[in-house]
Amino acid sequence: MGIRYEDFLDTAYEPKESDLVCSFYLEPADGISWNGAASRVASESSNGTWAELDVEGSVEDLSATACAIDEESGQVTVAYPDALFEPGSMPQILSCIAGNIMGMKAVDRIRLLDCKWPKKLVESFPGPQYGSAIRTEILDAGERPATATVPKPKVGLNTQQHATVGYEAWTGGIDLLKDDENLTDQSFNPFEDRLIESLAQRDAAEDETGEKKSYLLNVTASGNEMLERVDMAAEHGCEFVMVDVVTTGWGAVQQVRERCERHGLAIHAHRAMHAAFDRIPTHGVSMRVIAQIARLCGVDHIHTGTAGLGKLANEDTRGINEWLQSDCHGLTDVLPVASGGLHAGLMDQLLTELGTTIAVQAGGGIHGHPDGTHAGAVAFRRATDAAARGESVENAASDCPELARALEKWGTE
Ligand code: CAP
Ligand code: MG
Repeated sequence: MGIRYEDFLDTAYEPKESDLVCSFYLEPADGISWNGAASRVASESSNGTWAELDVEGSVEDLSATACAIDEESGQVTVAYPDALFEPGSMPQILSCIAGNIMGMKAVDRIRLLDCKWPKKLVESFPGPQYGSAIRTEILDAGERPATATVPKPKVGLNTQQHATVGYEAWTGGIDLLKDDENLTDQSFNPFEDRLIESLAQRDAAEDETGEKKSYLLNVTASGNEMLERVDMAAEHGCEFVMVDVVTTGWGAVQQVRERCERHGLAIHAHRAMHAAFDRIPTHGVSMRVIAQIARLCGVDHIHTGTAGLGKLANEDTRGINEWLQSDCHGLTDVLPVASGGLHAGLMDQLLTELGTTIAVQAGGGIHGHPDGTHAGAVAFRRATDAAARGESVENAASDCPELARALEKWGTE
């Protein structure tokens, strides 16, 4: 039996319930037809190659099928039989559906836009332990957005300065202190010292405010070191770990998820480097798919953008958040995190766009307040609470001088 590119194309094929169905955006290269491009993508991402092969037996059972082509929108649907995939292995799945095809000469551009995950594959992953329930199971946030802050400058504060910034922010009303993505275990602020000092300040802030507080501790590291940091977080009584999920890789995220289960720790996913995959809208892997992968692997929070507000380019934040909170064969949901250039003056617009089942995070928008971190935290929390109730931030500022100062400085845009 031979396998050729044409064997991977069948526009009459109806995907089965058990198939993993992927939508791609394609731009065929010069001289390549739509059929040629679509069948090459299905071939290279499943079990074909450039040469026609003669093989014994039914290898076609593992072949993907390019089953729909819409030349106008550039969208091509490919259905993959579930037997192609190793259950529970995100690296293996991605080596198929987002692997060699990203660099094929037959396409000038190719982007994995969306996936429809079949039940069996979904059930081979753990999914999140808590998801949006962290707002009540770990924090006291109830139905409002959880609030978080990252000390700035992002690296360079010593351990004492870092922990003091935490105390100021927690007592000003913030729920979660967060490490920055590039703060791990540097000499100016060593990991274990930071953990111990920050949790001591957290305990003091909890006593002072009567509110539950926690710390998103960045455990990102290579190899076993990351798991040891997870264990350390648990030993010292931290409820969360933070992982730079893209730079660390999905196999490592899966290991962390396993270790976190042992301790009941929640996972905050920072997505630094995602834009290398998703920024060019016609190429790479969409943030929507990155978020899906993260949910399957079991993170409880993930950054998904700020609906066009703030300092960073965004994909469709609302659509991604809706997916993270929709049913996916019984998988626990994920609490999306809005972050990047946020400040108190943006809270009502942000919540109007994204609703209240989110976490809101501000670094510069708290520590850059003219009266310092504590005042910045008061302003940010007050604005968030007001926006969650549908009250405008300007109105809320009338009885909150810290918020009035923040609006004076940053306005509402
Ligand atoms: C925010 C932040 C976050 C980005 C990540 C930063 O600080 O700490 O890493 O928000 O972006 O370093 O930029 P600011 P995203 O609040 O001072 O902007 O959430 O889009 O992944
Ligand atoms: Mg950061």
